[in-house]
Amino acid sequence: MAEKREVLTDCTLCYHSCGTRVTVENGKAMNIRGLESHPINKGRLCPKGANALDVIYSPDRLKQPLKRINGSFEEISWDQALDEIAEKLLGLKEAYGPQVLGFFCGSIGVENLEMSTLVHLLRSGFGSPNFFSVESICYRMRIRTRQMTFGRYPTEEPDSNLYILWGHNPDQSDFPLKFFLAKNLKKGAKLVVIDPKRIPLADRADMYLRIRPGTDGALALAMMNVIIEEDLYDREFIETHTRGFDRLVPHVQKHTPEWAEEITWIPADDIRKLARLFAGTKGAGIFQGTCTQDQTANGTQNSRAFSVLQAITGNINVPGGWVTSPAPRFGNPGFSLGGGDPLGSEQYPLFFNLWGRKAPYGVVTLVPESIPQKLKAFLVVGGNPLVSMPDSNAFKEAFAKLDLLVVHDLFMTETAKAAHYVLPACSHLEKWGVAYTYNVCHCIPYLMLRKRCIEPLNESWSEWRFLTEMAGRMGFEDKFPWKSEEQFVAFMLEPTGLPFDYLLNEKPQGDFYAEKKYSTPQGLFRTPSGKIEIYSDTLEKAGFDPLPAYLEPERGPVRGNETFHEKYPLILSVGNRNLYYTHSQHRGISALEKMCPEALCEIGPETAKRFAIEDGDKILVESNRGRVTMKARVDERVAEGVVLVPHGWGGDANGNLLTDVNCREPIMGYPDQKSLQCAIRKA
Ligand SMILES: Nc1nc2c(c(=O)[nH]1)N[C@H]1C(S)=C(S)[C@@H](COP(=O)(O)OP(=O)(O)OC[C@H]3O[C@@H](n4cnc5c(=O)[nH]c(N)nc54)[C@H](O)[C@@H]3O)O[C@H]1N2
Ligand SMILES: Nc1nc2c(c(=O)[nH]1)N[C@H]1C(S)=C(S)[C@@H](COP(=O)(O)OP(=O)(O)OC[C@H]3O[C@@H](n4cnc5c(=O)[nH]c(N)nc54)[C@H](O)[C@@H]3O)O[C@H]1N2
Ligand code: SF4
Ligand SMILES: [Mo]
Repeated sequence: MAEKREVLTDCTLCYHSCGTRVTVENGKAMNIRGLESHPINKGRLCPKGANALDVIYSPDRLKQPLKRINGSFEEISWDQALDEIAEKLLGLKEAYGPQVLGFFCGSIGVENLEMSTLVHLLRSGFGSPNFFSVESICYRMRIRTRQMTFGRYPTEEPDSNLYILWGHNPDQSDFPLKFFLAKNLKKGAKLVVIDPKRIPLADRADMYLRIRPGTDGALALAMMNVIIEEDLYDREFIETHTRGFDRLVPHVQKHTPEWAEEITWIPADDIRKLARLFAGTKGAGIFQGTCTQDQTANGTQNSRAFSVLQAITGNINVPGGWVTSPAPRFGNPGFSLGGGDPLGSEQYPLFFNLWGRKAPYGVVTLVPESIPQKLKAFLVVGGNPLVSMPDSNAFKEAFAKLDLLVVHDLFMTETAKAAHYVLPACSHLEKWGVAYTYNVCHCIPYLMLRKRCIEPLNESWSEWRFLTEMAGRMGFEDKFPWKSEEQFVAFMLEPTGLPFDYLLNEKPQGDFYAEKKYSTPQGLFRTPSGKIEIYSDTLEKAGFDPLPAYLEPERGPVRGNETFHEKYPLILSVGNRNLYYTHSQHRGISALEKMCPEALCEIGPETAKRFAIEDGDKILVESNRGRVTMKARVDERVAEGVVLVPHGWGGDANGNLLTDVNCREPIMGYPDQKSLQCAIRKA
């Protein structure tokens, strides 16, 4: 008899984890729709999510484990692949120690709890501390910095009275926020856009500020200056909950709007107007770009400045501001860091260790220089570092020197092509998992069980199966005690208060794991002083400015040298998001390719004229690290003198051929990808 059922599960094609309904007929997923009751997407799906079945049933899916022999790939069995990989790894461990094995998880790999937990288990069992991921390029910096300031991680609440989109473009990157924004604008909420590109949302904004890339910290300081000069701050909140305001007052005195105008390109009057609007609105939120600010020379200090702005205006734990959302507690199998601390812990100690709270992540910009002396093998699970990490040339050269590169993925990515072994992974419809509304940007404490809707396609294995088998072959199967994937996911869910069976049978649509609270009880801020630290002794001890500060981009006209600047006269920002793709993924999906067929480099009309470029021309963009070929899009929305290059495209359109692994933010070691320098010309 024909079997037809509907499964409620999440879309995992990006970290928003929208709720979906999947119709399964005779073991095949036939249809995907949005789940109306899900608080994140309320029944909607973006073009990626709507075409998810084309990804899952793509003919390009990897079918069988592959081994590279004399430069070409040959199909082998899982048994052979795992036996050989385990033997090689144990040999390397014996010869050089366990730390020479590095792990890399991409965005999918760290935002899916069960994936990162399993990879950390293998890392810990093997004894290596070296886990790298998008953690040291994406939002971990803002998490660290807000923790440093608040002792916890408050997040932007999606229903706000004033949205300050500060290097954040929900139309492309934040599908859920787009709808919260539209709803609240109708109700009278205000909108400010701070961006070198007048993104379409700016047309509906109360203010649009065209900022020079990488100078956001200067704008934030000038806003503090106005808020203090004009007595617009929340005195009571400051007195009750913060520490160091008295030192902030003289510190920002010199950071006048006129000072910032010269740096940021934003008229001083606009800065004053923005400061007044922000301080005058209760329930105002700075919607900080999810990685935009992190990837600048002033990254940590930018995040500090935004935190301080929220605090001195009393926009903490009020509806519409930043909320110290309850974080879910997941099953913790107990990891050890193994043979020492991860790479980067000495150079960038605050990324790694904050008051003894250790973040088990290495600093990914250090990877190329660490191969082959410190790192000799890499296991990549759910990531495409040769395209997604900065300075693809540096990564490619380094990865070519590895004794062993293993990639577990659904597709033959550029990283997989460089691997010794490529292992086929299951898609999210083929495995069990924890689907949670990732708490990085929005405070919506919701959880769902990700259900296995269909059997694994071909020979693809889930992370659970792959890593459990690996552990068995390397002699630490006791670290993976679960008899099935379901059991493992049940273990992860146990402490959340929403057990596996409950989410499977009673709440297949998902449920809230906590209630949002707007109070600020004593002891909430777990900093050394118990207060929100406007003045940070922690930063001071580490040798950095304890008050929010501004540092010019390393390569820009102020800090860079003249010859360099003559050669690369334009400001380069790499990595604006694209609604149709997640990073390097989904390029082969024809419905998406039709909507967005190629990489576009965006420049303003004056800039185009200066370099004799017309809309649609094929152009070369060059930096000190490499060159890309792309089609020019001449658009008056883009600030003159700024070149916007997307990331995620492969081959000679890979934006990360231009970025530089050695151009780093000084406190946490992040790559600057938003304020580099480049030259352009017609191809
Ligand atoms: N220049 C520049 N570079 C950037 C950025 C930028 O702004 N500018 N942004 C950075 C940021 S913030 C991030 S988060 C990174 C993202 O970096 P990555 O996460 O490395 O990039 P993706 O292309 O998403 O790679 C994910 C890979 O996982 C595979 N995959 C998907 N699902 C599964 C699964 O279930 N299991 C397994 N095993 N594999 C799976 C996909 O096929 C894909 O190859 O990119 C960074 N790169
Ligand atoms: N469709 C899709 N959505 C995604 C992703 C994806 O790959 N595809 N990736 C996800 C991930 S992992 C992340 S981290 C987030 C990233 O999300 P965000 O970091 O918020 O990135 P965007 O939304 O692209 O917004 C970046 C905006 O900042 C502007 N900008 C560039 N440089 C500067 C600057 O120096 N200052 C200011 N003020 N603005 C600047 C750009 O013009 C652009 O409009 O997106 C997530 N969402
Ligand atoms: S925003 Fe799109 S890709 Fe991301 S989870 Fe939602 S539907 Fe999927
Ligand atoms: Mo990210």
